[in-house]
This record gives sequence, C-alpha cells and structure tokens, in this order.
Amino acid sequence: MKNGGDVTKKFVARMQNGEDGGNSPGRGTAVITRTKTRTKKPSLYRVLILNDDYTPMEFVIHILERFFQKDRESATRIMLHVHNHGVGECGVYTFEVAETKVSQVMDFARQNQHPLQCVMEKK
Ligand code: TYC
Repeated sequence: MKNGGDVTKKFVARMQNGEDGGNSPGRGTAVITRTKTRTKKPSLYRVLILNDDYTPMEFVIHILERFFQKDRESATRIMLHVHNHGVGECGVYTFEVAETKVSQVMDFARQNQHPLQCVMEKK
C-alpha cells in the first residue's frame, strides 16, 4: 500500500451556527485542522562487495560472517558469486546501517592490507 508522509489536513465542515471559537472563515463554516499521523517506509540500500585479484577468499568469507551475520555456507556462496561475477550483495539496510557496514568493512580490509572494496547503492 502506498502512503504519503505526515499530512496536516484541513477539513471544511458546515456548522449549525457561527459559534466555532473564531475558527471560521465565514458564517456557518468551520475549518478543523487535524494531523493525520502516517508511517513512512525508509529507503533501503544494498551493501555490495566488489571482486579484486588480491583479497583472499577466506578473508571475504570472514567479512560476510562477521559484519553481515552470514553462516559459512551462504558466506561462501556470496564470496564465490562476487569472485565469478565481479559484484555481489551482502545485505539490504536503511541508510545509516548500510553506511556503518561499508565503513566497518573498508576499515577492516585496510587494517589487514587488503584492497577489498565495499559500496552501497539505493534500491
Ligand atoms: N578474487 C579473489 C581471489 O581470487 C577473491 C575475492 C572474492 C576477492 C570476493 C574479493 O569481494 C571479493 N583471491
């Protein structure tokens, strides 16, 4: 279901008389301001890792287990997909979580002197 953001709607209602607390643009009419609270789904971002010729396969598997909560089997599957296709998805997150994951992976790869690249893209 598609939904907008928070919307303040003004409803024009016909009054029985003019006694509406001075909220009336004209005699016998009132403007009632109501704030409708609507939920807004956050934008989602894919976190991707890129293939290179130097990062050890075991290191990539470790990254997927440590930062993306993958079990050994799916970590291996994702790593091999990246190895064979050049790029692969580690997970899908809201903006700040995705940003944090990218930083964690890039920092950890750098600390271990591997050229592994990690990026995020809007879904
Ligand atoms: N291509 C690397 C190798 O042969 C392995 C690798 C896989 C590197 C995935 C990066 O994101 C990557 N050692």
